[in-house]
Formats: sequence, structure tokens, C-alpha cells
Amino acid sequence: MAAKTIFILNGPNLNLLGAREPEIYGADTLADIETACDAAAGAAGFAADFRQSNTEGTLVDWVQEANAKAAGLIINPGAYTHTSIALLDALTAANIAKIELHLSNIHAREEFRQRSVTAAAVDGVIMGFGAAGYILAVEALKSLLQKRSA
Ligand code: CA2
Repeated sequence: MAAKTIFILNGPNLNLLGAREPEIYGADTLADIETACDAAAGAAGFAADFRQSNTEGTLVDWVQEANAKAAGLIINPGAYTHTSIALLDALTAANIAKIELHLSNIHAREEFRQRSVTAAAVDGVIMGFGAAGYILAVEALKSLLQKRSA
């Protein structure tokens, strides 16, 4: 049987990881994180479809695509976390398992980062563990999907 696909979506500026602000976001590049996610997804019995865009509409399209094709999604919406009603609406319309993920603990940062507009539409949020949070999110998605199929 083919492995279930999970989408791992990354928003604006996450393509810059590793190059700047390592004290906040860690030293791993997005390519490093993708490699680790591929391994973690494989171990959990999934195939990861890992993507990044700096464009809000593209992320909305990918959430819709995930809802049509994937068992679940993990999303780090980047700065759109704090602003995007369009992503909130797309996530609300998706009835697959959904996890929001942040490298940093947004509650310990500037006031404008402390509110997530999108978190209300997901099953759970993982934040503050750096790149390791992506692996935690893959494991959490596995647990969510096991509960859904029980
Ligand atoms: O902590 C997170 O994962 C964030 O979603 C990362 C976003 C930020 O806007 C959110 O408030 C929290 C930023 C993505 C990366 O930004 C960089 C900017 C310069 C260099 C490296 C990364």
C-alpha cells in the first residue's frame, strides 16, 4: 500500500533560515529541515511533500490541495500567522488533520507576534523547539491520524 502523504508547508522568509538570526531560528537551513522531515515522515509511515512560498495565495492554494490529496498537513505560516484571514479560512475549510508549527515561542516575542490568527483552525500548535519542532509535529500528526481512524 502506498504511504499516506502529508504536506509540510512553510511561509514567507523561511527560505532564509540558517543565513540570519540563528539566535532566534537556529542554524539549520530549510533544506536541512526538509531532509529531517523526510526521514521522520518515512519512519512514521508517511511520504512528506515539503514546500515553501513567500506568497499568501500560493499557501492558500496548497492548503486546498492538501485537503484534496493529503492525510494531514503541518504549516509554519511565517508572518502570515499574525495577519492572514485568507489562510485562516483555507485551514477552516480543510477537514484533514492540521498542525501549526513555529520555530520560536511566539508568546515570548514582540507583542505583534503573540497572536496567531490561524491557530484557531488547526488541531494543535507546536512552538519554541526550533527545527526539532518539525519532527515533533510529524509525530503529533501520526498520533492525530491514529485517533481519527480508531
Ligand atoms: O517562529 C516561527 O517559526 C515564525 O513563524 C517564523 C517567522 C516569523 O515571522 C513568525 O513570527 C514566527 C519568520 C520566518 C523566518 O524569518 C527569517 C528572517 C531572517 C532570517 C531568517 C529567517
